[in-house]
Amino acid sequence: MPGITQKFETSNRPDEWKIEQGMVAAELPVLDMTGPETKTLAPQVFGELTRDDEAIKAVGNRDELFTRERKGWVGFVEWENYPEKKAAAHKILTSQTFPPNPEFQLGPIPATNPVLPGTRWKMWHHEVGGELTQIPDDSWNLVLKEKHQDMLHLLQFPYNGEPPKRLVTDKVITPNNLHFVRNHGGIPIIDKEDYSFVLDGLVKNPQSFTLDDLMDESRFPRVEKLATIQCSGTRRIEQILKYPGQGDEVPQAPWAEGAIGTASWVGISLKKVIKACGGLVDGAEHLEFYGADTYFKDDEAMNYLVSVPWSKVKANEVLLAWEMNGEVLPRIHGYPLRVVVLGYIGARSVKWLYRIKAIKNPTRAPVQSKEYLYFPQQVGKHNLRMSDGIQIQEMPVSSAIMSPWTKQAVIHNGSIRCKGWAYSGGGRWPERVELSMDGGFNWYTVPLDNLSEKRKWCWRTWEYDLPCDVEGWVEIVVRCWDNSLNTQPSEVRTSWNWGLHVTSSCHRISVYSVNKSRPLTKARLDEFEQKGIPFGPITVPLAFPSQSWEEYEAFWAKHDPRDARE
Ligand SMILES: Nc1nc2c(c(=O)[nH]1)N[C@H]1C(S)=C(S)[C@@H](COP(=O)(O)O)O[C@H]1N2
Ligand SMILES: [Mo]
Repeated sequence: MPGITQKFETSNRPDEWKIEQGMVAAELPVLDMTGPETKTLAPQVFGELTRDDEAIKAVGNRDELFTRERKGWVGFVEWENYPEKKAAAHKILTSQTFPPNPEFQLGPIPATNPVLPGTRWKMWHHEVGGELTQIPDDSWNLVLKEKHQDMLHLLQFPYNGEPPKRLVTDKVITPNNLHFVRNHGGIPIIDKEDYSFVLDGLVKNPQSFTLDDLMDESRFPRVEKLATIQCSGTRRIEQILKYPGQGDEVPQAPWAEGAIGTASWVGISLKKVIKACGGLVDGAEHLEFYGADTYFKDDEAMNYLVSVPWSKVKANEVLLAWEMNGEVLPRIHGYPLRVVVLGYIGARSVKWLYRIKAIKNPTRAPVQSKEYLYFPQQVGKHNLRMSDGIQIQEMPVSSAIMSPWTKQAVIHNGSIRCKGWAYSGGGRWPERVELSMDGGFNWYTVPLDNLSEKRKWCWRTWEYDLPCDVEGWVEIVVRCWDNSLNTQPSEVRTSWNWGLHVTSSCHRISVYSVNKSRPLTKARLDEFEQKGIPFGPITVPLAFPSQSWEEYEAFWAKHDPRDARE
């Protein structure tokens, strides 16, 4: 094949143009304009991984140090009562270096499934060893066993996955195998027979409870609640695509709109269990929940800990649940027992609960104090203080379009079939869902009959044939008004924050509209069909002209010429 073979000299990198266009922006040098001349500062380079074997060996036998805590609790290491264990794990983690996080926020997102492997997390578990060694494998096997084959795996370990759009709102109650999963560590495998949790701290009579104790209806009235759980990272991908951000969980969960699910939970109110312990003492104001999984943050190993205020518990809005949609709680969702905090972000609904402690102040554990914070927009990486962030509890009103998808071409008869969800935190509920096809200038109200039933603590799914006369690129937008008349910011820029949480702005998608109720369009589409030529993709040039030369000449015969006469 003849071609151009002549080589050329250049000092540019092959991807120079992409770098200059911000498409590989991690490679961009930082500009220092503080002096008279602008200087460029080279980005961090990650060198060879290092490892101090002597220091790691000196920590001791890992199988003994990090041994199984209790009979029947596979993969559980208790960290919180053992500062010496934490110190040993810290020593191991700081005596070596680990590969950097994969860069996908300032570069392309991998086209793989799982999207991200979680290499560092797997290594941390293997390096600490002992009871944690098997966990990454065991956890992935549980994903394969308990989740739907079509889940979108965002991170293999710790496992994070969401259902594909077509299944997110397919049912008003999310089937268990399609409910999103957000894990910060591995899945502990706990036998029901060996299970109990302890309620201690500032309570009158600290006690431990087995599942049989909790299920004894003569002691605790059983409750069943339909409730939506939403991760505060839901729809984070819109923020990432706008501006990259940070936050420890960002590299783990580039969520789309599926980190939300609705289930019927059976259990008891935590308030009754606290009563059974004689109530709170000494001005206890918060309840701290301990999950049996291991979380790593800043080279420290710990359990998954968060807290909620007593006022929330007192209102009977915090459940201890063992059943999900009429089935035993799946292992991946917290078996044998999880917390369900109605109307709060998912992060507070602790899975694999092993302890509840009554405390004076909100927990200082990193998940609460360093993560799940909503920072002001103008606070950046270099001067980020934990106290600058609002701790996220109730989610604001939000909504999302599940069909069609952005960049999709839609052939329709004058209206575009749309589907999605709407939700508001804190026990508020969607009252009105509106759609726009012109970027948010004019709005159509979704008829109430097209919304699923109104319930406190729950989302509403909706569908609507959105009128759309025009053709070409249109921007479909959804917004919701909740019962307090709260609504959503118009643009993602308005809700953008460094931790990429709470994407509450209106969900916007670009759709290429082809309106077949227009005679000309219908004739053209018929032609495509007769010729057996697929209509898409829209970027492919037309295979046959839309106007003959005869028609073109006829036009000019009838009209003024292109340039006006003197
Ligand atoms: N023990 C424990 N509980 C946890 C988590 C976790 O990593 N460990 N993740 C939390 C977060 S951030 C969310 S959004 C919800 C998700 O619940 P699901 O995985 O059952 O959907 O669980 C919460 N409870
Ligand atoms: Mo979450």
